[in-house]
Amino acid sequence: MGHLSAGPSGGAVSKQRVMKVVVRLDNRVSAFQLSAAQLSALRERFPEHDFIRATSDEELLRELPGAHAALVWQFEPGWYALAPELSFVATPAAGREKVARDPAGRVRSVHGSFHGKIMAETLLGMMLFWSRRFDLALRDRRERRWERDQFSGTRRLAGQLAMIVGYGPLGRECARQLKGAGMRVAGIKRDHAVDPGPADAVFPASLLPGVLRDADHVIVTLPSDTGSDHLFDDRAFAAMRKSAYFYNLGRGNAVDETALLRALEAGTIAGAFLDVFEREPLPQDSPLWTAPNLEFLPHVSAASREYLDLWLDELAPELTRLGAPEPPSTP
Ligand code: OXD
Repeated sequence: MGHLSAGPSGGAVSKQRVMKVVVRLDNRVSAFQLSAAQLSALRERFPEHDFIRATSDEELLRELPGAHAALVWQFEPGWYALAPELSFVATPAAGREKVARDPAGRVRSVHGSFHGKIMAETLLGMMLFWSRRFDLALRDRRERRWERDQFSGTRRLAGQLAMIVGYGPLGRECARQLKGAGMRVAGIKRDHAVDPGPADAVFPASLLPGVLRDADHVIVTLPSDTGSDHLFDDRAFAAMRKSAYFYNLGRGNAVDETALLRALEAGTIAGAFLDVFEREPLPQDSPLWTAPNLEFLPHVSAASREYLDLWLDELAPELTRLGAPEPPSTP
């Protein structure tokens, strides 16, 4: 079966096969669940493809033979062999944990990289929470206290130094947002010889923890990578200023939570705001639930109504290229 497209003279010049795209994008967080309207919009936008929705892994596995692309939250290494015609597996996730690479190296995996547009706003909220001392306002409201003078010591974010550890696409988007707030921004990257983009400077990771002493806000946006396990340990927190705040929007493995707890309890740092943890969901018996000067979110810094629409826009060029006839080579 195929679509024939007519050339200017009316003759058929190319033939585009119908591409089978299997979709398994179910999620308990509704922002991450492909809606019926989003699926219809995909079908309208790409009428040349046959989008098949699978609502269980069993259904997905049944549909894989003959599939040319898969849009998923999860893909096991053994599944690639079931799909000899697969060209790519695309996932909205930025993290590499749930979609394995093809062990044979044949099929591309395509990860989302739009998250920074949402997460940078979450980060800004976290930073404003601490810098405007909303913690005091919330506490006083619970206690029916009207205390104004304690806000006299607050400082504008403008002019403060934010250090972003893990200066990839997400870190850059955060830097853009923080520069907009008038902050000074430094990135930390293993391979620091990169264009600093919106940051004022990029330092090599080998300078950690020494450079942390200059930062007013330390923001971790690292992916999970065993090379960064417990990068933030007692030594790193000890290197930070007593007045500094710590944020993690990357992955929990980068932080030794016991060391963070010690730093918060001893006042080694002023406070922290986390979105990710060593174990998720955060265990009920974790001491972090009651840690002083700690706020957190349940791994939702990218959740928003726009999440899947931003991803589908980013994915559109892949879907356009899927099965498209090769452009004629120029002589
Ligand atoms: C992701 C995340 O990997 O939200 O996309 O953590």
